[in-house]
Amino acid sequence: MQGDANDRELEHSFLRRIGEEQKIEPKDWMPEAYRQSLLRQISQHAHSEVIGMQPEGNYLTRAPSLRRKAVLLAKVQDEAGHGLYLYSAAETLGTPRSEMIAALQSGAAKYASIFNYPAQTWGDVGAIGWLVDGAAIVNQVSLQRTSYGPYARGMVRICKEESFHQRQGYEIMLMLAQGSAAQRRMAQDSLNRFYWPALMMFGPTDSASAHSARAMQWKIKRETNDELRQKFIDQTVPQIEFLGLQHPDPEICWNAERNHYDHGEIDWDEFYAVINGNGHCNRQRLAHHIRAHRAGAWVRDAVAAHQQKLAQRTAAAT
Ligand code: BYC
Repeated sequence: MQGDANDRELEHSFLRRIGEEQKIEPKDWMPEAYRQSLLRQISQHAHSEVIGMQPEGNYLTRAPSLRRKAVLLAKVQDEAGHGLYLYSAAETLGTPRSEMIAALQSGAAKYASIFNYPAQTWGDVGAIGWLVDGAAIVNQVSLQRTSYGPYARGMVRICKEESFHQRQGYEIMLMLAQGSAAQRRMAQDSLNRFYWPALMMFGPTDSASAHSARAMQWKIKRETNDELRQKFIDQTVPQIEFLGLQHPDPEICWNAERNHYDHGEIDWDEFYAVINGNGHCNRQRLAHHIRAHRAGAWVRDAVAAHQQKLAQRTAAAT
C-alpha cells in the first residue's frame, strides 16, 4: 500500500514536470512504459541513421567528381555520428548498445522504411539528401522539444548537420535539373521514385498509429505523423517548382480553406510490406550490417581489453 502511494506520488510529479516543459533526465524517476517507449523510438532512430549509410555509401566510389566525393563522404560520416549520439542517448535508459544491435539484426527492431529502397542513379543521391534528409529535419526539429533531455539535446546537433545534408542534395538536383535533357530526366525519375517513400517516413496515419497518443501525452512526440507529413508536403511543392520538375502527385492542389496542400492517397500496402521486411533491399541491408558488425568484432575486443588493462592499472595504483 505504502509502495503504491509512493508510486502514485512519483508519477504525479513526473506528469507535472512534463506539463511544465521540464526535461526528464536519465536518473529521474519515469514510468516503465515511458522508458520502453523512448528506448524503442531512439534505438530505431539510431538504427535508421546507421542503415541509412548504405544507399549513399554505394555512391562514394561513383560520385562524378572529387568535390562530390568529398562532400558525400562527409555526409555519410555525419550519419555514423548521428547513430553514435542516438545509441548513447538510448543507453542512458539502461540498455546496452549490444542488445539494441542484436534486436536490429534479428529483425525485432525496425529502422526507417526509406532505406529499403535502392539508390540506382546519381540523381537518387540528390533525391535522398533533398527529400529524405528534408523529411528527417521536419521530424527532428519537432523532436528538439521532446521531453527526454538526452534525446532533445542530441536532436539539436543532428538538425544542424541535416540542414547541410538537405542542401547538398538539393544542389545536386538543381545541377541536374538545369543540365542536359538526360540529366533532367534523371532528376525527374529520382523525384518520382523517392517522393512517396519520403512521405511514408512520417509513419502511418494518425488513426493507424499505435504509439502516437501515448507519445504525445508524454511529449515524446510533439506533433503527430500526419501534421509533420503535411508540413513536408507543403514545403516541398515550391521546391519542386523551383527545380522546374513535375510534381509526382497529380492530385496535389492548394486548399485555401485549410491553408495546406491537398494530396493523393499514399500506398499504405507498400508501406506495411516494407516495414514488415519485404521491401526491395530489406534482406540486403541487414545482411550487410551483420557482415560489417562481425568484421569489426576485433575492434570491440581490443577496446574492451584496453579498458580492462586501464582498470587493472588504476586498481593497482590505489
Ligand atoms: N519506417 O505508432 P507509430 C535519417 C513503425 S534517419 C519504419 O506511428 P511511432 C537519415 C513504428 O516503429 C531518420 N517503421 O510509431 C539517415 C511502429 O512499429 P514498432 C529516422 C516505421 O514511433 C541516413 C509502427 O510502425 N528518423 O534521417 O509513434 C541518411 C507503428 O507506427 C515507420 C526517426 O527515426 C517508418 N517510416 O512513430 C539520410 C525519427 N513509421 O516500433 C537520412 C524518430 C512507423 O511498434 N522516430 N514505423 O515495431 C519517430 O519520430 C517515430 O518513431 C516515427 C513513428 C514517426 C518514425
